[in-house]
Amino acid sequence: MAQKKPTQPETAASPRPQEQEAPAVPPAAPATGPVHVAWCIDVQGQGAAQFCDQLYVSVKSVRDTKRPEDEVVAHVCYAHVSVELMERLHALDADGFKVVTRHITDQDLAYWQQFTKHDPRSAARPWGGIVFARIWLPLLLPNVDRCVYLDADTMCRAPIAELAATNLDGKWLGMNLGSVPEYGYNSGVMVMDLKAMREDNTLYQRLGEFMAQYTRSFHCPDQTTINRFFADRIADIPREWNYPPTPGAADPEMMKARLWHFYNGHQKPYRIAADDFGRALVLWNNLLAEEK
Ligand SMILES: [Mn+2]
Repeated sequence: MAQKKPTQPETAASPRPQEQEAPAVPPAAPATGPVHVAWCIDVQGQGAAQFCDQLYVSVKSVRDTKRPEDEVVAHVCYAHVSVELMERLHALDADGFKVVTRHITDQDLAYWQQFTKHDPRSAARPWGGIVFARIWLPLLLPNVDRCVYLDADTMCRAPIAELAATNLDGKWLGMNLGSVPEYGYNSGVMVMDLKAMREDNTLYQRLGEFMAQYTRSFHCPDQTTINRFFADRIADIPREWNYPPTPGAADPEMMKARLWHFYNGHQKPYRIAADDFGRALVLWNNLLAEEK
């Protein structure tokens, strides 16, 4: 019996009835490399110690919730940090989890800083130029095609790979509408298509022009810039990936949420001695306390 060419498809005219057999091996999963997560920080001055703890817990929470099969690279892009914080972060390295630190120059910081000057009549609090670094991640991480950006005041409670795999439907940024809708999409948790952003080779020129014209008057400089400038490039991600925990409450939605972001008001997480400060803060402190 003559052999069929390997490329010839089976047809209904085949002498044997078609059998619907389950394939011996499941279809190959799409090629996946490491999952990249990025933070952008400048830790100096008042509140630095508390901020260090927040960053440490955020990075550690991503490590401790990762699936064994996932490889995660934690990129900490920093302007000024202590050697002690570096040591604490690098001590988090584990199987399939690597901390990479990347220095942000004073020159870049000074460029961003010029866009944070506010109208002196405004009560808006001053912001550091570092808040804009997240928008420049396509250039800060030139070899990374997609990443999840996280603020330091976050605590991951589910595998970050699942957030990283979000279908952005051709958009550049996956974000959740914050709890104060007039402030727009919250910029503390973003899935970013860095490759698509890099491929737009006039992006940063146009962005610089936009920021020079508008950003100094924004109350939330980076967030409002992102909401306005990238308005048609934002895809929705579910609230469960950027959930503001309610202090003191036994909120069932909060306990189901996959990533907490302490962005409501001034309720940032901090070291506590007692355990009556609400579930989210207690769990945050538990993670801080286990230095391993
Ligand atoms: Mn935040």
